[in-house]
Amino acid sequence: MASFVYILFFFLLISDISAQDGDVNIECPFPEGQDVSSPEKCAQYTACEWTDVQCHLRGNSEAGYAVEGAPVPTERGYKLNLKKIDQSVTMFDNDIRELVFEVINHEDYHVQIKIYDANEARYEVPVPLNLPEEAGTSPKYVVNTTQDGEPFSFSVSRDSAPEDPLFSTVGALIFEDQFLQFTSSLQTEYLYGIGENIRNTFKHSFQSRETKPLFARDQPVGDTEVNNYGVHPYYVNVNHKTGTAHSVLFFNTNAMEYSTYVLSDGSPALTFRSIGGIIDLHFFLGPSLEDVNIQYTNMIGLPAFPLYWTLGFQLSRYGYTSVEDVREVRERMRAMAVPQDGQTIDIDYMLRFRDFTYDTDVWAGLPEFAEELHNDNIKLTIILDPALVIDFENYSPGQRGKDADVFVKWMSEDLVPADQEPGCESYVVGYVWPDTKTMFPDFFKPETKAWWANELAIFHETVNYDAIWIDMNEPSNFGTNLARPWNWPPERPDWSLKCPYNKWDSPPYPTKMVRVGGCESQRISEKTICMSSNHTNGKETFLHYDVHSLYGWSETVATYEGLDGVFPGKRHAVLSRSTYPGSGHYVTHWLGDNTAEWSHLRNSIVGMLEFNLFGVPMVGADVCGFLNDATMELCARWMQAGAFYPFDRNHNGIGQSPQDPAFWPEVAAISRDVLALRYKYLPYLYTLFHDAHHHGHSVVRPLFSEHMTDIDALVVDDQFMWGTGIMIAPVLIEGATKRSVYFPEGEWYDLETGQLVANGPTTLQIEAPLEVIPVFSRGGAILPCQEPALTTAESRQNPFCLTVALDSGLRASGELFWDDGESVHTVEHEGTFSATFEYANDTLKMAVFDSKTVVSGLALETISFFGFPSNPSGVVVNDEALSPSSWKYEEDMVLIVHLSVPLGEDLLVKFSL
Ligand code: MIG
Repeated sequence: MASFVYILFFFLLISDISAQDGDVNIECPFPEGQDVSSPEKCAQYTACEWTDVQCHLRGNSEAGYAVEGAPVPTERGYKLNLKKIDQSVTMFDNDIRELVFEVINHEDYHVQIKIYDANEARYEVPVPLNLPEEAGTSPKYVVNTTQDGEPFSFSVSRDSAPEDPLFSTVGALIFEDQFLQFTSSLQTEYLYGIGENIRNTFKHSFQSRETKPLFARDQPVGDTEVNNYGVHPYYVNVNHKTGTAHSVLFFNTNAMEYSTYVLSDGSPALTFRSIGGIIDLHFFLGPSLEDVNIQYTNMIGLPAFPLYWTLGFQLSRYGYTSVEDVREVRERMRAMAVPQDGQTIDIDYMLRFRDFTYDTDVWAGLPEFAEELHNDNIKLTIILDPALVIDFENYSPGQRGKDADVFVKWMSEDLVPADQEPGCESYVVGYVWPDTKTMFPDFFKPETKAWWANELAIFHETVNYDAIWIDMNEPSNFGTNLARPWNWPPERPDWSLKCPYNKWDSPPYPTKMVRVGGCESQRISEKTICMSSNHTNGKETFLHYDVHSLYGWSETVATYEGLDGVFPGKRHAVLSRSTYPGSGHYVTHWLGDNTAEWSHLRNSIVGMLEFNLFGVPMVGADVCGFLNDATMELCARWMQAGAFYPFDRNHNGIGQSPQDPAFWPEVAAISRDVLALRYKYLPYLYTLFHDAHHHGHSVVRPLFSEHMTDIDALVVDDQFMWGTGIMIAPVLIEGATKRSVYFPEGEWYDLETGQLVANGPTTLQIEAPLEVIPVFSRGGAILPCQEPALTTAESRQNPFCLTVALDSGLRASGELFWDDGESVHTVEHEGTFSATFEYANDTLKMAVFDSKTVVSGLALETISFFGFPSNPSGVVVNDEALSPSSWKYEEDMVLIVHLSVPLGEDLLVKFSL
């Protein structure tokens, strides 16, 4: 604790004494927004004071808590009692007078810190975490607190640098029944993550204060301070001086907001506010960015291993009118020879927007069409929405749901509206797509999971789908609290779901969300169901107020597990709009309703990078944009960038002009090329996903991943990496035919020509006419590849290749993972193959591990070297000399070797120079 005292002392010396233990930049929030700030308004909060023309939190010794007594050891750490210093000082009342601060040591690189009510249990997040059975024995962190009688504050540091905390609370902790607030100074401004919000830069900005709400909402992509579909209160902070990263999860699901800004002493700060639950923080110390990703995903759940076909190109739109309509597009794709692995159908296929039905008139032939797709090796994804019609008599999934009592209910009978529809018991009734009112399954309930699994299985008997898309799971409800939903049948008298006015539906501090994104009702139930609804997992009940942002997560678990019955022994493809930490263990995420605009193409890269931090590496945006019509040029550029999204799906909105890549001959040709490049490197992408699933790695990475002291790399967010081997620099500006590309340290080769382009660190202008997307391989990488085809079913049978990009020491390495692309993956699984590749001392070695049967019949036929020093005089493959006609040394130091060896056997290739 000495170090912390030392810092306080130091701080007092250098800072303005009048700021004392507070900081004038710790803002007091007003429910009406900061614009109303005035001395009079400020005076309403005893925890706040007005100085320097702003309303800020009073100092820690006035508004905070004091340490009471000495730490009490626990099995894995210790507890410390805290007591509110002055109970008359408050923001929104109901301050919790006595708190416990608890340190829980998990692993050497992972510590948990909880602050909770000493006397009464409060809501805690029910998402299961994987915590080690035994604590680590040599923690790399130090937690410091102030001492008995002192105003409470704490810090977390690396043991190697106790004087430079990673996290250090500033000012008073506020812990009220419905308002929690804490602030930490940060080591640097290199802060990434926290979502889901739309951000135009990956790195957060501090110079002008930014405050963004977090609460799941059906909220299209924009670029303002709005809460979007999911919630990830998780950030990564990079120290560019030491080249280290750490991360912090604020494990809380209540409505939140956070601000980034600078403190009075100029240091960057982060404030979190939540309107419920407890303070539960997990710190991960890295120290590399990938270490951080691995530590985090191991706790929240390792990313799902995607079915191989889902890495292929997928086509979708909202507004297909019939099977024939989809077939026409498919035929145009085929005629233009554009690769495609997946076809998605949106809510159009349903009968009156009822889940588990299809319109047998307008969509006649859908079951046969599924088989037609399957014959062409194309997989079918269908959409499901959570909201189900209350028309029990004519809708058996609804009736079966009612029989099993699966729907979300009001928290008490007296809240059931007087005009509750007959038969709806105490269910919360709203309105979404179907032509009459709807209910919402409570996916926490075991009965709901069983019912949902059964419906998934029954419908699969009718339409042989391959994947499930779960949309609207914030959950979205139309017109909550308004006179009528926008799509309410015009002939019917006004009606909408109306939420009561009570502490849950009208909390004292509703967060910024009620003032952003055109929040018409200005209530936290905007576009969703009421906070005073109840969920239950059979053991505990949860208020919707608490678990709202877990609705998507809970539906995800139910859907993934439900599909076990449909596809036993296989992995599943589930695409979800709403996510929470842990969702990545089950799903793919797309970034929601974007617009066919260049700025949305650009910010999709930020979103993709963020979801890779959030443990949801299978992510992409709607290629070519959802709202508005895409131009040919935008769609061409988006097909190029999208070819490097892990999840590559072109999806269009209803009423928009077609934008499938075959719609324009130019886009078709460009897509054919860029998808051929994607398909060629799918073995590499798949191997990255195996590393994600098995170890917890990210797939798409920022340029700084391996270069954290490179301050130029730390701000690049219009380029990204696949693993460490491939760098993508898509053109994101209309009319541009070249772009400036930042190359971090090392050698970088054009992935297609093999030409050495850059010796980083450097920035170069790279030519990129419309048909070109700049893509590079890093010197030192060996990338497994395979001859592309129009589907992965075909490409998976093709000969393999290797791209060996040499570094300045003429070395490179890489790996390949292979299996049947669909079986549930286990470590002991028999059907897996892996190989490592190493090039050094003029010799390429491939070492094969695990079962070889899964690659029997597959051959390695081409090895391309980039940066090869000279034309070899001889090449020996497994002790046999190759005929000189088998290799070609081209200009630009590219060597292409043709051979034919089984993939399943160790390989040694020696070059004589
Ligand atoms: O209210 O199913 O984000 O991808 O096409 C719109 C129709 C509902 C929203 C999804 C979008 C999907 C659309 N859905």
